Amino acid sequence: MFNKVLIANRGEIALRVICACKELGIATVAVYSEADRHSLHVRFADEAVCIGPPKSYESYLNIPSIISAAEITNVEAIHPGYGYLAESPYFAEVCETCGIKFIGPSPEVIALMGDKARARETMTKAGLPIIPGSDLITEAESSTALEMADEIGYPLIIKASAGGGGRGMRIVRKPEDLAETLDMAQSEAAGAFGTANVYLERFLENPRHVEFQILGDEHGQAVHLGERECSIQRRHQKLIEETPSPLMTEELRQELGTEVVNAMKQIGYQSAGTVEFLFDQDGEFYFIEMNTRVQVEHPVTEMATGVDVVKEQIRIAGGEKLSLSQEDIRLSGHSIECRINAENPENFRPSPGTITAYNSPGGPGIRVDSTAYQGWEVSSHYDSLIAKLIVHGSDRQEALERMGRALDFFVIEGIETTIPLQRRIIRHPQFQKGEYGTSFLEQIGII
Ligand code: MV4
Repeated sequence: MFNKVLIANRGEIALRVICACKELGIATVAVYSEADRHSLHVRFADEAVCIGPPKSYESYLNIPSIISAAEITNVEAIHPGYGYLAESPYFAEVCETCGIKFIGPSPEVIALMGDKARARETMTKAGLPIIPGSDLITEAESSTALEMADEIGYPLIIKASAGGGGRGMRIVRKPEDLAETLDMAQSEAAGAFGTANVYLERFLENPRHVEFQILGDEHGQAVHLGERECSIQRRHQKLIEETPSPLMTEELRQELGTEVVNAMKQIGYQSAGTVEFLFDQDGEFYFIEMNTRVQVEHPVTEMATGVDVVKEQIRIAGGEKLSLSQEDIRLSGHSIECRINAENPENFRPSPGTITAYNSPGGPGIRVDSTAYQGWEVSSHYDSLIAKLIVHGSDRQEALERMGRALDFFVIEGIETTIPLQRRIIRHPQFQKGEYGTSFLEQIGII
């Protein structure tokens, strides 16, 4: 196992990785920007190195700075967390070149899954169902798109191949609109991602977004840790996640879980990862994307399975065999997460500033992953996620009650947060019944 790991991230996920390293007996190095001197990940790591000014591209995205910090402190591995450099094949390759283990899959697999059209092709070959759609459409092939679209049918959605997570998507409802919308989508994609490549898919109305957590090792083994329901989102930012998904049955979980694990074995996937599906109104499921990082919402899976996803990810990177077989893994009870963002709950504008009062809830089945404290300044330079509130109960009803109460007892003053909104959603009759898709927040007038 590694002796020392550098965490190339900030905030709650940096602290989460530090916890995992401590439990594995691994020394930790934090990196921080000038805006994060007083952050908890800096306080609780064994060593800390300042890597640059507040702006992300000068610090947390600054590869030479991060590699220098890793070399000065003599670490054996780098954990990238999520966001920032976590899905940069280039960064993973630089680490490899410098003899530092990147805690994640290979640069080739990151690149493969980062290209959503190639990921679609790969996963369909590996046996997963995909939404009827097209292959990759390059800028030169625009004219073929019109024929493909007629075959796929309307409404359809144009997706940027280098996008993902909802970035660079356009819905087309009538054939007359295709040429113009394709043009816009291609130039948008070129501007945002440096490539005009797109692909088409049949557009599903109000689908549910369900994802499987998986772990694969370098010895050819893979397991799944069940699913997470992630349909409560706004502008592709998830607000609430839960496991099990209210629509999942044990039969479907086994069927889909087995297909996912077989696909992971076929591509030789190593590390923690997430395979995302859309479920349509008829109960059909389709692969859409794979994420090659540890995700924000991994704690709901940890609470329901007892498996420490981050520790497993580090062990796998250290060359160990998976310590679990599929039969060892059981989903027990129910778990829900609320992402607490420093935002105005009505217009979702960021609400940076100093936290003047802070009390995090506790009690049975409550977990808070956060670096917030009284006196901490929420910087405008970074993502607005300041805490994750995760609850576990013996069933969904108990988990809902615990989440409602924990949200009521969560005191954060001096800035605005999404807590009032999440209180409303958790107690909404339709949410309580588990009857919601990706259009839920629009349907109930929240966005
Ligand atoms: C879709 C879809 C409907 N049909 N794909 C993909 C990434 C995820 N964050 C959103 N994605 C979607 N992909 C097909 N074929 C619906 C969504 C979707 C969505 C799309 C446009 C605007 C808002 C949305 C909210 C949730 C899901």
